[in-house]
Amino acid sequence: MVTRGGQILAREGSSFRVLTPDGEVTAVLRGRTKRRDEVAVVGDRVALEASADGWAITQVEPRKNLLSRRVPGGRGNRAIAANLDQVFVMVAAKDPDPVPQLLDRLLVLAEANDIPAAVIINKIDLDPGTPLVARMTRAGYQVFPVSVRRNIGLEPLFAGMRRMVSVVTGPSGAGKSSLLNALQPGLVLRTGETSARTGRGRHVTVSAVMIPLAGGGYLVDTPGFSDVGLWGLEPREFVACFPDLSRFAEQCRFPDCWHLTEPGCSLRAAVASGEVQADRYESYRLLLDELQNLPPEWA
Ligand SMILES: Nc1nc2c(ncn2[C@@H]2O[C@H](COP(=O)(O)OP(=O)(O)OP(=O)(O)O)[C@@H](O)[C@H]2O)c(=O)[nH]1
Ligand SMILES: [Mg+2]
Ligand SMILES: [Zn+2]
Repeated sequence: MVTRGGQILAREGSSFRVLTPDGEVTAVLRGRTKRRDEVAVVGDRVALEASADGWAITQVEPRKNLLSRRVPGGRGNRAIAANLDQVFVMVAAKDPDPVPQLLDRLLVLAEANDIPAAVIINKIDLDPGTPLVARMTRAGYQVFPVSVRRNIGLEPLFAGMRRMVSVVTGPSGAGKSSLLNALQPGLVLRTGETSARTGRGRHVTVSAVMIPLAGGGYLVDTPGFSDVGLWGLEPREFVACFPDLSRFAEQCRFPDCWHLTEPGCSLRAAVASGEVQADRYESYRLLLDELQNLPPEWA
C-alpha cells in the first residue's frame, strides 16, 4: 500500500490540496474521518493512502494550535488554519476605513489560541494611519505600516514571514492577497477593488489558501471576515486576551473582578489615569459582554 505524509494547502469542495514531499496531490477524507465537520483544515499535517480512486486522508496529526472563529448567526466554529507560528491582522489605513474593534477581535482570536500576533496597516499611500499605528503600538503590538501598492515598508515584514508559518487575516479589501502576491514572485492570487458604493471590500478571496514560500515557510491567505464571533473562551480568563489590560487586571485586589463596575478595581483605575487606552478597554467590555451572552450551545 502506498502511503505519504503531507500538509493541507487548501480545501476545494469535498477534496483537499495536499503538499507532499513528492509534490501536490488531491485527496479526500476517508472513513471515520468523514463524519465530523472540519476534521481536516488548512495547515493540518495528514497521512495519505493511495487507492484505486486516488489519494485518501487517513489520519490528521494532532495540532499545535488552531485559529477558529464562530460563524455569525450560525452554530459552531469555523476553522481558519492550524499549526501556525504567527498571525498578522491586516487593515487598511483607508479604503476601507479601519474598524479598530474588528482588529481587536481578530487579535483576541490569536491571543486566545496563544499564537503570537502582529498588526499590518496597509495603504499608507492613501493615509498615514497615524492614530491607529499609535493605538496598536501602545497596546504592545508590533505594527507594520506599509503600502503594498507603492512597495513601502514591506522588507521588514517579509523578513519576519520567511521560514515561518503565518496567516494574514483582516477585513475584505485590506490588501491581504495583494500582500501575498508581492511577497511571492510568480503568485497571482485574485484581488479586487473595494466597492465605490459601500466603501467595503468585495470578498474576493473565498477560502483560506496556504502558500509555500520560496526559501521556506508558508503564508495563509484568508477571506475577509466582516464579522468574527468569539468561540469557546472562558469569560473569567478573557482579559488575558488583551495583553495591555491584563497587567492591570492581575494587580486587581478583587480575585473575581470583571473589571467593569467594581469600585477600586485596578484596571478601571488604569483606564481613568490614561495608563490603559479607553477604547481598548471599550473593546474588552463589548467582547466580554458578547461572550457572557452567548447562546448556551455556543459557550
Ligand atoms: N491604494 C492602495 N491600494 C491597495 C494597496 N494594497 C492593495 N490595494 C488595493 O486594495 C484592493 C483590495 O486588495 P485585495 O488584496 O484584494 O484585498 P483582500 O484583503 O485580499 O480582500 P478579500 O480577499 O476580499 O478579503 C485592490 O484593489 C488592491 O489593488 C495599497 O498599498 N494601496
Ligand atoms: Mg483576498
Ligand atoms: Zn478589577
